[in-house]
Amino acid sequence: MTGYSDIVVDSPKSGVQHIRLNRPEAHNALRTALLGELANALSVAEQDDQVRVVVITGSEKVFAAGADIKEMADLNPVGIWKDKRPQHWNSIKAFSKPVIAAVNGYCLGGGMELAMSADIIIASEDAQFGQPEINLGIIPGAGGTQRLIRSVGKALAMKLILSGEFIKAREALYAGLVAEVTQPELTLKRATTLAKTIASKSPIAVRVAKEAILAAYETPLSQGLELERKAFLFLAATEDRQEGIQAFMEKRPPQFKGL
Ligand code: CO8
Repeated sequence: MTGYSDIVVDSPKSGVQHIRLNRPEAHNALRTALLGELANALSVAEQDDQVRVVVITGSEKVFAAGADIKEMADLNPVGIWKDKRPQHWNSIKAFSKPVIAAVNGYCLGGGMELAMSADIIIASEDAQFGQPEINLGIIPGAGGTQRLIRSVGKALAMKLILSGEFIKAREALYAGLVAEVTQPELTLKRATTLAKTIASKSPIAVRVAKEAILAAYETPLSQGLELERKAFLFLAATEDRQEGIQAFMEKRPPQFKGL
């Protein structure tokens, strides 16, 4: 698809849309324009029934090296006040379909926050994760202090955010930040296969499952269990549920229609 300069958006295939971050000259630094394009591409994907899952990826060497430091350096207090980035981050977060981040190489600062705002991270063995904002005299500003602790716990979150040190993919896997580690050349392929698997499920059940899982960030257990119960009841009214159970009985693959 055309019209973007900082990202490349493919046409959806088998329910999967790829969005590639494309600023090789700046290690895919997330300038405001890039975030705006990403938010826009996701809002288009939100309305497109052909898109069931989105895979966000970078280059072979870098997922994204964080916010654009050069752009940040030029911001005066009024510029910071008018900053559109929080708005773009909110739009990215609001996307209701599953997002998989396929990460090769550096995944730093805002890049790591983008990966964490995805639902699943598939990482290459050579991926490196870090929140180096502390080296610039700042802190993560797009959810890093909140999301990282929920993924990896206090000790590692503190270590990464206070020291700026990086961790490799295997450590990120053991810490629970990453779902799978692959050989570098297989990362995007594996993310795409996983995306296709998810895309083949009932889109309603997938959306409700994502919503219910994310609610666990916000709610106490009793409220979360109540929410799950209601979501479960809601799904009982869908044709996809009937189809799923019928297909099992008839020993055939289900044909989910999102109804
Ligand atoms: N911003 C802008 N340009 C960058 C960035 C960046 N984050 N990272 C790399 N580049 C540029 C370099 O300046 C260089 O450009 P040039 O050739 O014109 O000098 C080019 O990309 C290649 O970079 P290097 O030569 O440094 O490449 P290396 O392979 O030697 O090093 C590193 C790779 C380790 C990734 C290194 O580039 C680096 O440390 N980058 C900065 C990482 C960083 O500090 N990230 C955190 C940024 S702050 C942040 O993300 C806060 C988010 C807050 C969001 C708030 C929303 C409201």
